[in-house]
Amino acid sequence: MARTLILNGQVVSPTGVEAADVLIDGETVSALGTPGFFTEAAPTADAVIDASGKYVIPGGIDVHTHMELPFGGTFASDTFESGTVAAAWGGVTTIVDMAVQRTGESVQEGLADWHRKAEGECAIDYGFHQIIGGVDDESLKAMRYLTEHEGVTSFKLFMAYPGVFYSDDGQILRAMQTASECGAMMMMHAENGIAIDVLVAQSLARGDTDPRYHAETRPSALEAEATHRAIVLAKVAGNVPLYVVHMSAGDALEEIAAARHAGRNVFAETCPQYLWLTLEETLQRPGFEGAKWVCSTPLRSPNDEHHHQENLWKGLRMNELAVVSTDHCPFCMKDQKELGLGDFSKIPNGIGGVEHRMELMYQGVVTGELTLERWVETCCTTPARMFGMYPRKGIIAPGADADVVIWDPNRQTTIGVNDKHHMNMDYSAYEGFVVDGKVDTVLSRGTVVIERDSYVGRKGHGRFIERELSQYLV
Ligand code: DUC
Ligand code: ZN
Ligand code: ZN
Repeated sequence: MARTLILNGQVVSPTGVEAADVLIDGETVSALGTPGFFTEAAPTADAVIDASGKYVIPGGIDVHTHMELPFGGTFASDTFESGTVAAAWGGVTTIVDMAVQRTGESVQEGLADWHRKAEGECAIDYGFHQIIGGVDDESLKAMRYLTEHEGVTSFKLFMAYPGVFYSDDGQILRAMQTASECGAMMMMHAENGIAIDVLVAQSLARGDTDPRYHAETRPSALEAEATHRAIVLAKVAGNVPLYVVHMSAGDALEEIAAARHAGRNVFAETCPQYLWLTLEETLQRPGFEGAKWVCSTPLRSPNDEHHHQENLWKGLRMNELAVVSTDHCPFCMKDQKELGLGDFSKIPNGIGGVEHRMELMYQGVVTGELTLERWVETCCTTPARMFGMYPRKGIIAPGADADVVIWDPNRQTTIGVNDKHHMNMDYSAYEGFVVDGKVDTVLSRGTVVIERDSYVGRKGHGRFIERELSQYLV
């Protein structure tokens, strides 16, 4: 069994930063010691990594990705291979991807399809949430089965996209009741899709067809309303734990905060795009360029009465937002986003970002929005706890998987397609961003996959993680 020693680094956890050496035996962390404690063991270690001047953090966990998602007549452009390699470059050692039950297909077929896509392809570990595309007796039975036997313990429903992924309130209530009975987590895309479709039709009829109208037809009030409704339905369904995905709006966040203050198991995530990108600089660019940033929920203006970005950062500090994920859903401009030329409603929704979450959120540490500890908590530890992977994942501690990132705070990362990002996209949503900090080394279960600017991992190293029930409930 290979022994690796990481020496002289500052180990970061949600509770502090300490100088410690880390001993890895095979795939797991076996001990942490005060600096120098293991030095006698060094000659017997197979590898010694010097982390002087660097942070040693748990591998990043991105709990919201869409590899190969069928959407809008095309497929998200990252495969499990390309997407997990890109994730590894960005200091991510586990993704939880959204398996899809398509219309007319059983939940089990959808899940089997996702296993087929991922197995033998991934550079890092992976798990699945299950999207329920059609709530009926069969799919409810399947939710129970997946929770109890398949290590898939969270289910995503959509209040948006009528005719595609949409569930009505009755279907949502039934799925929530089932989740409540079997202890699963209910995840929600909270936007009022019925009202949005009316606004979209009116916009197109007026001739307002450019990408900028994507945001105008998805006002934050409709995100807040759906968030409120989801919270109410979760209560009626026996207080099922509810996790609202990709929160973009200050008014929606107020709904989460109120439920949490009432002691409810209500959680939310946001994504770097909502924290760093503004409507004015993206969707509102002239011509079709704004298509690069068409995603749902949409990017918002920081100048609106709800002060969205400012409040999202505050929410992250106050644990109203518990997790940062990416909602990684990449599409190329060529042949994919272009499907919506002349009609913004046909632009495939999504932004790729799995490679950049850790550095974009570290930039929040640099600018004083978050502490180092909170960076690790929202990007590594809470994702593991929220979705039943802790303490195997999300922490550097004896017995945990040796998923470790050595982070160099003294280097910078330049983001962009011109700087050779690794996602399968012909543009970057963050083109030209220069941020402090850079991934130095990444270990996945004790195996080095990124070593100073080189990918040294292999396809098929990543394993499926059977997840337990959430470990984050109040
Ligand atoms: N939002 C996106 O932007 N893409 C995929 C699905 C979703 O909900
Ligand atoms: Zn969604
Ligand atoms: Zn998503």
